[in-house]
Amino acid sequence: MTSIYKFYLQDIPDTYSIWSWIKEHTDVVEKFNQLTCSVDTSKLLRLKHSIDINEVQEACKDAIEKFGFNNWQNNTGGGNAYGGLSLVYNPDYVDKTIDINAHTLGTKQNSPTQFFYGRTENFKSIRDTYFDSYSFRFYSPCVTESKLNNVLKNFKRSPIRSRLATIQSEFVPEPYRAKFGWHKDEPVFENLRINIPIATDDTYLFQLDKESPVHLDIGDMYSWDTHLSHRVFPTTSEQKTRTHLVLGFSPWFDYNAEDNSFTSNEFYGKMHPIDMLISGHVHDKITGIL
Ligand SMILES: O=C(O)CCC(=O)C(=O)O
Ligand SMILES: [Fe+2]
Repeated sequence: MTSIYKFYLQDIPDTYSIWSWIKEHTDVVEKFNQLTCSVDTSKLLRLKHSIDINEVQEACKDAIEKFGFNNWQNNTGGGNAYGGLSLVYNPDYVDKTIDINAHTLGTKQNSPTQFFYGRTENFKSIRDTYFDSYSFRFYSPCVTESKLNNVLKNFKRSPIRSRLATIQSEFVPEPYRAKFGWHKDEPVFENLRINIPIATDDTYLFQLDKESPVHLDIGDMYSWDTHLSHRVFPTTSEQKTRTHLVLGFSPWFDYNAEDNSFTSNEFYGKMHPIDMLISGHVHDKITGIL
């Protein structure tokens, strides 16, 4: 029988991120490595779903109208090429100058090239910083006080690092485009991502390691192994924006706000997060791949 793990956030030492503590005190990595997935996780996955994308687009429009656009933060003062709204926040976030709707939009401590997974060398402790993905555990006002709440309340897993991300190609100069945007994020057993195009243009392409670039279309929803290198980039510098929902969920640990804890759930070590996603365990209306 798989043991149940429960972690109260108050018990986690400040020198650990929530996830690094969980990793050290469970067999999560071993369990994940033993699992296989029913689909090829080295490819971009187009999800079979029956979610009303018009309603999702309306909800995003409502959130943007009410809460605006925040620039991505970095140590050069940020930039307007990338930004949007942070859909989640951490009440204990270290940088109190950052708007609650911008918590997961970069960090002033890192340079523009230091946003790969685990680029934590500028931090003494990563608890409650940009890199503490599980600390961003509450939906932000841009969700709870907009129509996005109706959309996101139907997801069954606990939200972590998530955003409504906008790229503005006019601010990506030609010399940067060829290499623009390559990065890695968390493995899927840590953060399971779902990507929903809201507004786009043919100039924008998505590329996954070892694959050719493709355009992500409105109406579709996507997922992929975010621990493989990937990027979104514009092929031209024009006044064209691209806005996508970039949702992140904790697949194997559920957050409980009442006692401020994460507890392993029934899928822990038993079902690959991508299989959870395509079997309706993240959202009833996401049921497979196309
Ligand atoms: O679609 C986007 O804007 C970001 C995609 C991405 O890098 C991710 O979901 O990890
Ligand atoms: Fe990414």
